[in-house]
Amino acid sequence: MHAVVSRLGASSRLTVSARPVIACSVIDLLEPRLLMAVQPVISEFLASNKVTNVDENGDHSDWVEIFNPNPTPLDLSGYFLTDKSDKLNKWQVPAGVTIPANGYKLIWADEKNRTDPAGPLHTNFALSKDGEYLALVEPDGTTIDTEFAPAFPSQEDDVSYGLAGTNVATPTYGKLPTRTPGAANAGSVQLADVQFGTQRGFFTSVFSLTMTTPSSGATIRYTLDGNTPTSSSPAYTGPISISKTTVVRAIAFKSGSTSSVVASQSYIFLDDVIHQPKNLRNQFPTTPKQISKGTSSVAQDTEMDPAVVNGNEAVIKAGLTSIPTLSISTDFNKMFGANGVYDQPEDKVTPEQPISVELIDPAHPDSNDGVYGIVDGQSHDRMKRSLRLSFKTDFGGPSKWETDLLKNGPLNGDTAMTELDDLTLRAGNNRSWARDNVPAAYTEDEWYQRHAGGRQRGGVARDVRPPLHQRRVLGPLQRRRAPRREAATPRPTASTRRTRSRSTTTATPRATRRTGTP
Ligand SMILES: [Ca+2]
Ligand SMILES: [Ca+2]
Ligand SMILES: [Ca+2]
Repeated sequence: MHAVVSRLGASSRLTVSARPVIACSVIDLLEPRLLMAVQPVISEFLASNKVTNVDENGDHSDWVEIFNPNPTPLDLSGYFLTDKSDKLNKWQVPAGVTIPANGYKLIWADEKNRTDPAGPLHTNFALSKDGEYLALVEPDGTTIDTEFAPAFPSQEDDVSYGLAGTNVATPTYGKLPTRTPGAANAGSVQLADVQFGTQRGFFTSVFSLTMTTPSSGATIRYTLDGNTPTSSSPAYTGPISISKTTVVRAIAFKSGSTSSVVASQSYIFLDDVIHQPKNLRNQFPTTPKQISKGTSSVAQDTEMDPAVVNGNEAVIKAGLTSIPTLSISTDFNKMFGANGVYDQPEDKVTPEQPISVELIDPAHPDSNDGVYGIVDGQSHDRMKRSLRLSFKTDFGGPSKWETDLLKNGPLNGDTAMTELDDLTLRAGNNRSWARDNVPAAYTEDEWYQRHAGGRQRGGVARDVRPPLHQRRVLGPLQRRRAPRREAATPRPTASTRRTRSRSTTTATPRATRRTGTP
């Protein structure tokens, strides 16, 4: 039997040669029946291994797992693995390799080309995360037992792809909910993420949001309040009207399959943000917050100060869209209340909770991204609280967040890391309005100092330390006043900006920076 299935989409095909037990062709009840073995199959592979497992050298190599569906050992000698459809004999399994009955064989795919049958096997090719051809070929060099053609789909870090359970007769391949190198796979594959018709970003007018799932027969369920959708959340039946700041979170369910990872999209209306009420926090099960140790607790205040916002809406909205935004969302009770990371006492080890992290950067929309991570509290329990985002596979997210967030930054971007294990969201509580003993000091921007009250005590910008991200460049703290630019001075270009930053403590006004950036 040659089963051809099309679960990889119209442009791909997956072929599994699963020859069932076949009786000898001449039926003669007096002779013993000869049984042909069922051919082995590629049961699982990992094309991007960051943390899953290591080979004998400690390297996180790609790998391919082969399953023997037979109740007897299978001789794998002479079989081929290949990543080239025009070279089916690319790498050959050495003589003397067997797979136990109903067992699994892990072969590293990392170009090390090791063929000692007594040691770990390594192919002479690796697997592309972007997807490529992959096949298991019989010793004749032409008969294909398992084939991902023209390519397996694009893969995620430390998420393996393979066969649901052990059903090689009518195989179902897809993203596996757990990685099981050399061991039995989960009984079902994980549904693909829900797709959104509109991508995350900033919006000014109402729009209609569509959602789709590539998995036929799957049901999409969603929430609009940031909570994780469950099997009892509303089912998607048609476009949803989005008219205010909304985090849409959606999951695909299907009987017999593992539900998809929750996908999230934040749609931000800045008119909501700049006018959000001061008591937003008090709608939550609140833990009283101190503004300093030993002080009485005070009410949270979540609004942007109307004295600053009113009359300056256009400038503020332009400012908010000139820098990257991170939108984080999780279940209400995981962030706030008795078990919420935001409300844990400072001397208590805070529980890690799963969280959706979305990057929205209008200046680099290609870098916009959504990823699953973990959040925990990282500061004193004050009105403003720092949070640490971690990226690891515990809750179904990637082992690292691959992002150009830092690379797109204004300083040293070219050398910035693009794979993050952790990202700390600093609240700056000690230098903010949320403390009683210091005026707020988010900026030493010259424009701000001139026009918004500057360094006068009681104003909002007394501290003239450079922003944290500049300090390593600038060296010791400098507190001298920056020279004032004349009004007619040409705006600095991108190349002169760095020189200025090093020689003074003054950051170029944000609005000017924007103009100077192509
Ligand atoms: Ca790889
Ligand atoms: Ca390859
Ligand atoms: Ca496995």
